[in-house]
Amino acid sequence: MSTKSRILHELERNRGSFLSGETLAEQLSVSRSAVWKAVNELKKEGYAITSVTKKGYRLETSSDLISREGMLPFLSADYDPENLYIYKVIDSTNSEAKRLVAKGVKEYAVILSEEQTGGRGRLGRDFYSPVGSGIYMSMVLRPKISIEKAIRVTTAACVAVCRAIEEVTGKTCEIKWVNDIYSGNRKICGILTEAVSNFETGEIESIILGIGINFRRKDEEFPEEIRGKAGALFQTETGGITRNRLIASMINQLLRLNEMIESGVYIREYRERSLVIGKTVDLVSRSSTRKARVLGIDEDGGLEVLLEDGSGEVVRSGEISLRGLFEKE
Ligand code: BT5
Repeated sequence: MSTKSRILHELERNRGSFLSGETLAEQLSVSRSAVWKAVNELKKEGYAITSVTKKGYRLETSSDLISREGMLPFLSADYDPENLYIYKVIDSTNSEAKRLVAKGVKEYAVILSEEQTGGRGRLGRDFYSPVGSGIYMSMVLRPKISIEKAIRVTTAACVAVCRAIEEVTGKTCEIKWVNDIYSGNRKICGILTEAVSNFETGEIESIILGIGINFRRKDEEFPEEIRGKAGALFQTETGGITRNRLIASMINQLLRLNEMIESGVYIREYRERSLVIGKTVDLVSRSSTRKARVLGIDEDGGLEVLLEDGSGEVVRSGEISLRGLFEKE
């Protein structure tokens, strides 16, 4: 680990308190000028560090850059931080994950970026990914699961992300089928799962689980196309909660994804958190829009609906429109 990284680690562990240059130099067995130099580099990178003569250095609680060191205090001990790939800017963390998979990256590798220039949603849609205020993250998974059951990964991931958000922020989350997470009636997170299959065997080699969270942003700061629908976990102040902490908590939850799928607990929680069960929604496909009442969600995340003509169906793809979802029936 470099001196800079070790200093950041110490500052993160003592967030909001002063650490003297002398203590840091002694602890890390480096000179005080090496400490000073490293702190200056960190400041240049954007860390909010206050230096006060005779007191030392303090990482401000408002400082919120994504870093390995910032996650370490919250990451489960069995997660190897070498598996974290952190970028300032990237086209899409899912695309980068695929490139890394081709190079043989390990399972549970996590790719993070402060900004995405080509953040993707499903069906070729865009995911708005501005710098500094969101979490754009992809995890490489290799679940021993058939292609037909792969949807369970998305379903279970929705639950894992809700659990992490609730644990860290205390805010309640709900799931809009299939892969959107809502809090306070706004979409605060979208999930995009992509499979990388082996050409020869036809089996799934890896699953790339992409998670995009609006962490801190005022409602009115979203682009016009999604204003009124998109929201963030925090408008301005986060009460000292950092993105690093939430990311670490998501990783910890996602490490238990296989367990959640095997025990079936994921689907119970998914149903409990569903925004749509018992509601009348519009089923939107490329060719039609049909009104339906949602009766339930099956083990594979399929939407069990009752159509207007009285017939039943399990919907496995497509969209449901939120229109009317919050209206009293
Ligand atoms: C999703 O698609 O919501 C999945 C988004 C996944 C994003 C992550 S970020 C890390 C990883 N790397 C990527 O490139 N992607 C993943 P979908 O359900 O298709 O919703 C897309 C629609 O949501 C758009 O057409 C907009 O209407 C809306 N939208 C776009 N950006 C949004 C945002 N930041 N917050 C809320 N809604 C948004």
